[in-house]
Parts: sequence; C-alpha cells; structure tokens
Amino acid sequence: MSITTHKSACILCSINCGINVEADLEKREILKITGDKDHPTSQGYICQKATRLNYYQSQERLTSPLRKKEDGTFEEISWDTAIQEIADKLVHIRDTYGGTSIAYAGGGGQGNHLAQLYANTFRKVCGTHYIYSSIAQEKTGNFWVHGKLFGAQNCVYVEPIEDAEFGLIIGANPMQSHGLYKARRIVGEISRDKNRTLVVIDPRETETAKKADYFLQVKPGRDAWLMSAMLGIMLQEGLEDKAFIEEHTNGFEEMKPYFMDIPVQEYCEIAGVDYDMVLEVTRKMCAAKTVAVRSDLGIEMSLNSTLNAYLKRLLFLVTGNFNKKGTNHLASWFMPVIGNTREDRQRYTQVTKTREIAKLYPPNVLSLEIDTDHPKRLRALFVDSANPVHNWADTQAQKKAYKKLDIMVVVDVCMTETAREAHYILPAANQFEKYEATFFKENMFHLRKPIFAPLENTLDEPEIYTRLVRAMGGLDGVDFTALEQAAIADNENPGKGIFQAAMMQASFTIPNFNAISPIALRESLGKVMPEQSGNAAFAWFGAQLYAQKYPKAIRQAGIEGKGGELGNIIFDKILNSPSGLMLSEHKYEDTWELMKTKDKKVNLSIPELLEDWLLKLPKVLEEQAQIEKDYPYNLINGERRTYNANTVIRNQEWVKSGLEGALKIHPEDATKHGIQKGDSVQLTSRAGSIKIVATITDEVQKGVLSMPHGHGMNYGKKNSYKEVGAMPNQLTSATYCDPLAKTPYHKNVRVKLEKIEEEVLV
Ligand SMILES: Nc1nc2c(c(=O)[nH]1)N[C@H]1C(S)=C(S)[C@@H](COP(=O)(O)OP(=O)(O)OC[C@H]3O[C@@H](n4cnc5c(=O)[nH]c(N)nc54)[C@H](O)[C@@H]3O)O[C@H]1N2
Ligand SMILES: Nc1nc2c(c(=O)[nH]1)N[C@H]1C(S)=C(S)[C@@H](COP(=O)(O)OP(=O)(O)OC[C@H]3O[C@@H](n4cnc5c(=O)[nH]c(N)nc54)[C@H](O)[C@@H]3O)O[C@H]1N2
Ligand code: SF4
Ligand SMILES: [Mo]
Repeated sequence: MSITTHKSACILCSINCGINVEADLEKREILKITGDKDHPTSQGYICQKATRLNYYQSQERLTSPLRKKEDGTFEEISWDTAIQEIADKLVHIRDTYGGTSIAYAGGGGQGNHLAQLYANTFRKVCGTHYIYSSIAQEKTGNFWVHGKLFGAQNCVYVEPIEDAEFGLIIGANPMQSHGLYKARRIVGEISRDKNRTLVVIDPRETETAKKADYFLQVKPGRDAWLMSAMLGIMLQEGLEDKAFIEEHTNGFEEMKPYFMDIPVQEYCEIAGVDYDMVLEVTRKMCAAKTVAVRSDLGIEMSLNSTLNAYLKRLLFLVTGNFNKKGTNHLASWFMPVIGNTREDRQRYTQVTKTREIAKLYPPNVLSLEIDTDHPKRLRALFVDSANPVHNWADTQAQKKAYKKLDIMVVVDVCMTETAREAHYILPAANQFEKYEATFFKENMFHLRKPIFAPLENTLDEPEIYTRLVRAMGGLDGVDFTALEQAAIADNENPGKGIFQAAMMQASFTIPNFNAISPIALRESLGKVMPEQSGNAAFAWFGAQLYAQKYPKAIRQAGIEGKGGELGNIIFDKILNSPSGLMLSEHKYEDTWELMKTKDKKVNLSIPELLEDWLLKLPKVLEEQAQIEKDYPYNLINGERRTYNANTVIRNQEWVKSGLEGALKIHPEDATKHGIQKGDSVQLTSRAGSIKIVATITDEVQKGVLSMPHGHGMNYGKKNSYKEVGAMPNQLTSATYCDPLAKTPYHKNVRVKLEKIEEEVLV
C-alpha cells in the first residue's frame, strides 16, 4: 500500500496552519487532511480551504524547462541547456548594462520562503538589489511608518485580538481571510463574551462585521477621516494615556495640535459614519484595559494608504496599548522576511525614482521601469513563486512591458498567465515535494518534510539557484571540501564546535563568503544531513544568529543551552519538530528591547505625514470627485472569499459554491440597471474592462461593488483552457497608487457598470 500519513502545513494563507496529511504516494494525491493538534499556533484548527488542498497537489503541472520559439509557442529543452542559456544571457546583460538592469520578482507565496536564501545569492551574482515583491503592494506603507515610529522598518508587531478586552478590526475580514490564528473561533469567542467589545470598520457588512458589537460602515477610502476623528475625540477630550506617553514616547506635543483642530463631526460625515457611534466607540476604547487593533488590505490597498498606517498606530499608541499583554506588541523573527532600508542609505529605482522600503520595491512601478527608452531601464526579469500578470496592477501594461525585455524567466509549478509571457519557464517541485519552511509568523519555525518525491524532471528552487549561480561563474575558484570534511567530523564528534570553527575559517579564506554562505552550507553540512534535508542546512546559520541575539527569550520558551551550543540545540530542535516549534518567548516588558530607536521610545510625530498629508486631505476628496464624475461606482477589487487563495489553486473545480466568482451589487443599483442575479455585466475603468456575472446583496452599500481576488485564471491542457470568472487587474492601473509607498488602490477602483447579454462563466 502506498497510503501514508505525514505532517505538514497549509500553504493557502500566511497563517500556515499545521496539517495531518493522508497521501497516496503512488497516485501522488492527497486523500485526507485534518488539523494538527501539535502545531504550536494553529493547535488543530484548519478552515475549509485546507481540506481541499489536493486541488493544489493534483493540478496540471509544468514538467519540462520550456523555451519560447519565434512563433510564440514553447519547446521543451533540457535543464542543462536552460540553465546555461539563462546564465549566459544574464551575465551578458549584467556586464553590458550593469546589474541594476536586472530585476527579481516574487519571493514566496504563502509558504515557500526557504528558497529566498538561495535567491539572495543568485541576486548578488546578478548584481541587483531590485526585489519586486507582493508584500510591497500591501505592507510597505506600514514598514515605512515603522521606520519612523520604532526606528527600523523591520520592527514588526503582532495584533493579538484574542487576548484583548477591546478588539478593533479595520479593513480586514478574518472570518474569511484569517490573518489571525484560529480566526473564526477567536472572532466567535469575542463576539459571545459580554465583557469584551468587538468593533469592525468596513464599507461592506462582512462575515466579521456581522459578529461585531459595533459596525462602522465607512464609505470606501474614507478611513483617514474616520481615524482622524477618533484621534480628535481622544485628544480633544484629554482621554490619552498620559503616563504611557510620558514614559514611552517622544514627539507627543508636536503631534497633538494636528488633532486638536480636527472637526470631528464633519469628518464623521465625510466618512459616512454615525457621529454618536464614533464617540461611544472611541470613549469605550480609551476606557478599556487592553486594546488590540488589527488591519489589512482594506486600509492598505486604499486611498491614503501610508497615512492610514500612521493613524492606525496612533490609535493604539495614544491610548497606551502597546507592548503589553492583550495589546499590539513587538516580536522577534527567526528569519526575517523583510529588511530595513536606512534613511541615510535610501535607494531608488532607476527610471521612476521610486524609493526602496524594507529592501523591497513596489510591483506597481515594475512595468514603468521596463516600458521606456530610459538608458537605465530594466532589461531582464526573473520571476519565482509569483504571478504578476494576474496579481499585480495593470495586466495589459505589464504584458506590453514584458515584450520589451531581453530575457524573462519564470520559475513556477504551473503554466500561469505570467509564465506565458516568459522566454524561459523552469518547472519547480511543488510545496509538498521538497523541504520547505514556514516562518512567516514571529518566533515560530516549521520545517516541513516532503510528502511526495519531486515530480519527474522538476527541481527544487535551492537546486535551481545553485545551478544558476554556478553557471554564471559565481562559484568559480571556490572549494567547499574543507567545510564538507568538517561537517563529517562534527557529525562524528558532536559538541566540539568543529563545524563552527570551519565556518569561521571559511569566512576568512573564501572570497565573498557571506554572499554564497547558503550554498556553502548546503554543499557541506547539507550533505551529511539525513533524508535529503540539506536544503534546510541554512537554518544552522539562522539558529546560531538567533541564539546570539535572544538567549533569554529562547530559554523562556523552554529551550536550554549555553553559548555556541544553544545555536546547535535550536538547529536540532528545528530538524526534529515535525509540527514546528516556538523558538522564543519574550516577556511583555522585554519587548521594549526590540525597539530600534536609540532611547527605546516611540517617536509619535511624523511631520511629513501630518503637515503634507493630514492637512491636505481635502485635496484627496477633490481628486476623487473628478474621477467619480465619469466612473460612478467604487469597486472593491479583490475580496477574500470561501474558495479563493490568490492564484495558488488554478483548477476552479475546487470552488464548491456556484456564485463564488460573482460581482456583488446593491439591490437598488441592480434595479437601476435592470440586473438580476446571474446576469452578466461589464465593468469599465480607466485602465480596461472585464465581463463578470452579478449577484445582488445589501452587504455592499449603494454605489459600491465587490469582486473576488484570484478568479479568471487560464487553466486546462494546452490551449483548451477556459477562463472562469474575471481577472481583477485588467481594471487596475499602475499609477493609481499611494504617492509614497506606491501601494495600489485596489479597494477603490472607479468603474462604470452596464448590463450585457453575453454569457460569462462564473
Ligand atoms: N480565502 C482567502 N483568504 C486569504 C487570501 C485569499 O486569497 N483567499 N489571501 C491572503 C492574503 S495574500 C492576504 S494579504 C489577506 C488579506 O486579508 P483581508 O485584507 O482581510 O482581505 P480582503 O477581503 O482583501 O479585504 C479586507 C476587507 O477590506 C474591506 N475594505 C474594502 N475597502 C475598504 C475601505 O476603504 N476601508 C475599509 N476599512 N475596509 C475596506 C473589504 O470589504 C474587506 O472586507 O488574506 C489572506 N487570506
Ligand atoms: N486586484 C487585486 N489584486 C491583488 C490583490 C487584491 O486584493 N486585489 N491582492 C494582492 C495580494 S495581497 C497578494 S499577496 C498578491 C499575491 O500575488 P502573488 O505573489 O503572485 O501570489 P500567488 O497568487 O500566491 O502566486 C504564487 C505563484 O506561485 C506558484 N507556486 C505555487 N507553489 C510553488 C512552488 O512550490 N514553487 C514555485 N516556484 N512556485 C509555486 C503558483 O502557481 C503561483 O503562480 O495578489 C495581489 N493582487
Ligand atoms: S486559515 Fe485556512 S487557508 Fe489559512 S493556513 Fe489555515 S487552513 Fe490554510
Ligand atoms: Mo497578500
């Protein structure tokens, strides 16, 4: 019998719940999935999506490296040919135009991050620091604000709604999108508890809003007015936490006057919310013992994105709800997914002069950096684990721009909308066919063993990057023999620090050792590790660094050990914890140590946002009024629903319910256009148009429409594929975005609506 059981993690959202998998290894299918009770954060919880993960495992795959022919079709080529041709072209571009003409796009969807360490070496050999990442179309406004408030852009905090007396959720729908561990249970618990308060701010009456004690149904894009009104109430009524502000912050007196003048009642009207309810909610929030605030795309992919990020944080900081139990608090990361771009080392893109934030660049400007005659334009694009044509702003502009590239390479498991545009496609082993790791959530690390052998003729990404680096000459003259021998000796005589000493030695003797260290570990320690777990050898390095930085917090999590040994102990624990483990536990009072300002205080005043943005909010309204004249509807473009998961599952048979891909319209708007449930409609924005099936619900406000993310994919054999639903980013524009972070206004796409007679698949 080839039926076996395994532990792994769900890869459909960043929560990465632990799962037990029953698999048929011969058929390469997942038979059954249940929640893993031993997983440290999900503790047995899963949602309906995970139970259908076999649609990921068994979907139609890429099975050979492909090269595009003159006529636009693809031909199969060998791995050796693909690697050599790609390497030669990249070296030529680097040496002729400089590494900055090469860009990297992607960096791990919801669960494949391990390859990034190897990709890092690859990027260094390419000579580029341009990483265009999906994170930089949602969170970079937040990171920039963190740089100002906390002293570093990669100071991250958690939003423990589950422990708070008062939970405020702004522009997030955890009942569908999660973003919290065990989200549905947690929201249900708070909702039922008479002593706790749940407030939701959303233009749509979501599944989460239905559970709230207070639902503030804001007008789309008007959160900046609502949050400033709340801050106005706090400061004008003197409700701020004076002791906290005195002890833990700077800049309060500079920030305060901007909110003393806020016309609270008028701002509530602009936001479309009831003034009395805002007063009640705000006073209750100030009186609560603990407050946690959770937000997501609703205020990030929306008007005033970076300002929203600041106002949201002021709400919990002014009320003294930070770095305590039950409040938003800082946390450490075993392996940080983002970096810190220091102000004195600010870098920009070559063409649009867009700023780097957290070492990332925003997808919105990618097509603009390619499609131009600028001498420093991008000429090469390497995409891994991302589907920009579908997921990033302006599908049409991207397709046009990619035609201008000298080389475009896509690494993926499936033929995607983006892969179709590439010159070369490299087929990867999927996430259940290789060692992978989830460490998206702070303090936790889950090394996942493969369930299946790699699909024939696919490679895992660490191998792909190692081969590319080698073919580009990045390992010329480098010899890992001494390291490998040390790894063998250390294995035979553990506890003597033999491998550590050899690594230290190598860092002096091997040129550029820092850049190639993931490969060095894989090619030495990796070779003596059990069951092909060598790709995880990098965790050894991470473990040493983490042990040096947070010995106390590690011991608080129950992991004993001293000095250099502690790093090795953590490494062993990672290798031997199939359900993942918590690597550290920070006491709340110690979380202040994670601050990166010199005096460990929060800097409350950000003049750029107060003076140049908050005071100029009326201008934003004027600009919107101009667009609204021609495009009367506000489309919330990209809702999370029961069966969407970005574009990770392409086979739409995984969708159980009939109108999952439909556009939501308010009954009065439907009547106005003579639209009935199931009718087809056309939406037109300034960027393009789509056809989509309509459904009618008063969950959306009049004048507001909402469509799902992750529909409209091409799926099926060769050219027999059908498009089911509509691709959202045919409607979005690369330039309709936040002026500072360039995060797109996907939740505020202005459109026209008309009924059409054509039949459209949903
Ligand atoms: N089912 C499912 N879950 C997912 C994903 C998925 O594809 N499917 N994707 C994952 C990913 S990558 C992410 S980033 C998260 C995103 O998670 P969320 O941000 O929670 O999900 P969304 O549905 O995109 O948007 C959140 C809410 O913002 C509201 N909103 C729209 N406009 C505004 C506005 O102007 N103001 C306010 N206050 N709210 C507004 C929407 O009505 C919606 O309820 O979900 C993750 N989880
Ligand atoms: N209009 C609109 N657009 C949006 C959003 C929205 O709300 N509205 N949401 C945005 C958000 S928040 C996000 S995070 C992005 C997501 O956009 P992307 O970062 O593009 O994420 P995914 O759709 O998850 O794409 C992941 C790709 O990885 C591939 N893949 C899966 N497993 C593996 C593997 O093991 N190896 C490799 N190499 N590839 C693999 C999948 O086939 C898929 O092509 O979409 C964004 N786009
Ligand atoms: S919440 Fe659902 S989609 Fe997200 S990781 Fe858990 S099971 Fe998967
Ligand atoms: Mo996302």
